[in-house]
Amino acid sequence: MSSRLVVVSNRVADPRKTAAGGLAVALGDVLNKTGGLWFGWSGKVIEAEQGGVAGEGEVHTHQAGAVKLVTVDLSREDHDAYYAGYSNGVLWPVFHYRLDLADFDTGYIAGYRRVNQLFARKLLPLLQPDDIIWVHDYHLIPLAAELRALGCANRIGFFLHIPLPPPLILAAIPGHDWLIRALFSFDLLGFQSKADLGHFTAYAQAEAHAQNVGEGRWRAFNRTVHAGAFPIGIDVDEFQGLAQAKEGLDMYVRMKEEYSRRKLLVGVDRLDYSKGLPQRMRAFRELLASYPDTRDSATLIQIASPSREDVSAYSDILHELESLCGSINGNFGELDWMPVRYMHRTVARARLPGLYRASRVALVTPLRDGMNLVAKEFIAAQDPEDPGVLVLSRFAGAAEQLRDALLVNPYDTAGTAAAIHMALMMPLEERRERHQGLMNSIRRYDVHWWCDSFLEVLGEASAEESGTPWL
Ligand code: GDG
Repeated sequence: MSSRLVVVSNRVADPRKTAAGGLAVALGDVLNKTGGLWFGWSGKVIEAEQGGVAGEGEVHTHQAGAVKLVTVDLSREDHDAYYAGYSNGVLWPVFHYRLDLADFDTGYIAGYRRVNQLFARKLLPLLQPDDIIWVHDYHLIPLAAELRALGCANRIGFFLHIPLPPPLILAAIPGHDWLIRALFSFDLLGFQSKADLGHFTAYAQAEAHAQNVGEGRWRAFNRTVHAGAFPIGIDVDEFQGLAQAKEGLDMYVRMKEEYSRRKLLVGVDRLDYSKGLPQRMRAFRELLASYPDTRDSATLIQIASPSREDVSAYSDILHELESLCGSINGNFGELDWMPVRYMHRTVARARLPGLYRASRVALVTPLRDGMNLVAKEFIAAQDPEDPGVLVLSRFAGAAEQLRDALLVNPYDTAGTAAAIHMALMMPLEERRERHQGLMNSIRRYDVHWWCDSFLEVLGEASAEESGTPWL
């Protein structure tokens, strides 16, 4: 690919810093190849008394190797409406099927649009005619439409990292037609799963009267957009490298020593209501109650890293989780054994592979998840001779690919407890077989496959009709 790549996402990460994780590494790799630009919010919020004005923001430029990082500050008013308000108070819950948690009754949408316009205005002068633009996630759905309105004719792709719900759930969003119409300003739409892609095409036909013009292309509003499923993966080698590095190995040895008599279960999630943490705790409580052999022999380490604490639904889930963990330990704990070790903190990335490797079972049981990378990291970190077992929600995008996991319905407490018990008791031979199947899948569809295949299709997508303003 000879064109320069321009990545746009809400947050920008320095691709040279490994702590940023697989996605930043993969995007950094691609950006480094051709020299590229990464554009997004600086993470800085300017209060009104410091001169923060809605719809405006200072631009910062920083060279990171071959990659130019360009970031924009946001005023308090813009941040609260665009980020906390619309992106995380409306789109995140609705796209995760939680209409009950969405706060529609506000002017957030104006702020959301204002920030997308600000991004378009600041990005446009930096663009060269043959740049390929790759926009990420729900914060930036109207960005292509705003760029087109300013005359941008570049090829623009969009990847949605979170699920896309069925049309009747989407239709609950006031202004959903505007939002989905904006998607037609892109040249390529990428979704995590076939199910999400199906929801887009169902919406496009039912609500936008789009026509299927073949080869994954849909025509509506005088534009043709290509849509496909591009399940995201991890950088398997990078993660296995971390597992073999000093911090990863130290963590593994310490955990193995500490839990030599007991089987370890692990959960690693941002503290988010989509991750099904209370349901997971209830299933674990059911396990201890219904399978007495697990008492005193199984310990669950749950890391729930702090996330979006300024959004109120997140403090509710925190309290629910703390009270469940407390009651499980209170009811089942012994003087020398606590069933749950719960941490509301972020663990250093270098330690995660060691923790995964020392665990017999991973509990990845979201109520909805675009993909879920923890499931793939757990698989990558295992010892193939003595691997752990993945218990995976059928409602994670990853379940479409990871058929050798034990798939569960996280709303079914007894069923999930039975699957966890099965995972704890699984014979070595079956663990190896399942792990082999899972490894094949995460290796084949790794993060490089994801990047390359998306950019290949975007490179081929017809840009003939670009330039039409859509809002
Ligand atoms: C969105 C979609 C999709 C977690 N706790 C700690 C920590 N993590 C790391 C994990 C993993 C990442 O964060 C979480 O990725 P997920 O995929 O599980 O979930 P989201 O953050 O919700 O991501 C999701 C993803 O985008 C990519 O498209 O898969 O469906 O919701 O890498 O390891 N990392 C460290 N400490 C922690 O405490 N260092």
